[in-house]
Amino acid sequence: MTNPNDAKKMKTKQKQIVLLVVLLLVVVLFFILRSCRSDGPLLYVRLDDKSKQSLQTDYPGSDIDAIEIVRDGEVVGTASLVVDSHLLDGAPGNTNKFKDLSQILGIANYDAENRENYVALGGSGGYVIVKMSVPLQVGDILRVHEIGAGTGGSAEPCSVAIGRNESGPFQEIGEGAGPFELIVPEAVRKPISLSP
Ligand SMILES: [Ca+2]
Repeated sequence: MTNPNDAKKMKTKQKQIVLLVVLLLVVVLFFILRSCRSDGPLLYVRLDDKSKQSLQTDYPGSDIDAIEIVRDGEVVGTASLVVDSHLLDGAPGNTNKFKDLSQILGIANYDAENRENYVALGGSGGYVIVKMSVPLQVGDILRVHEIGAGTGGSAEPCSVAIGRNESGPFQEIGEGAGPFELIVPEAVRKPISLSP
């Protein structure tokens, strides 16, 4: 027979363990919710290469010189930090000589004569996530300087998504090729839903 004292001790210990687990869950939940908060500033932009090019080239896929925020006709912000990326080499046999991610930061500065100062995403599957220097606002114009046509190749599409956390979720707001502009839609005021 179990000593009633031992049983009591055991129960107390079990209670303590349950309490500790609950406390741990609350802490974990707090950090998860904080990282997913939907009311923070819209600071992150994600570009996904949507090109299908498979030519022999040194600059495969979408070629990005800069990402600018235009407000009231003026550039008020640019990409200030690359937080994540996946650059590819395009089709087999290709190389990508334009993987220097710092070239996507700051205002557009594509050097048409020397064909430099941009990043090639490398084709379908390539992406880059940047932090902007100022938060995006509804109605802002997001100007993507895709200079594929300027490299002697062709303009190649990429999709644009925006988010409040560097790890997402991201909401796609459009797609384009060559230099293009998208307006930050009203819908981003609401919590951003998880992208598929
Ligand atoms: Ca550049």
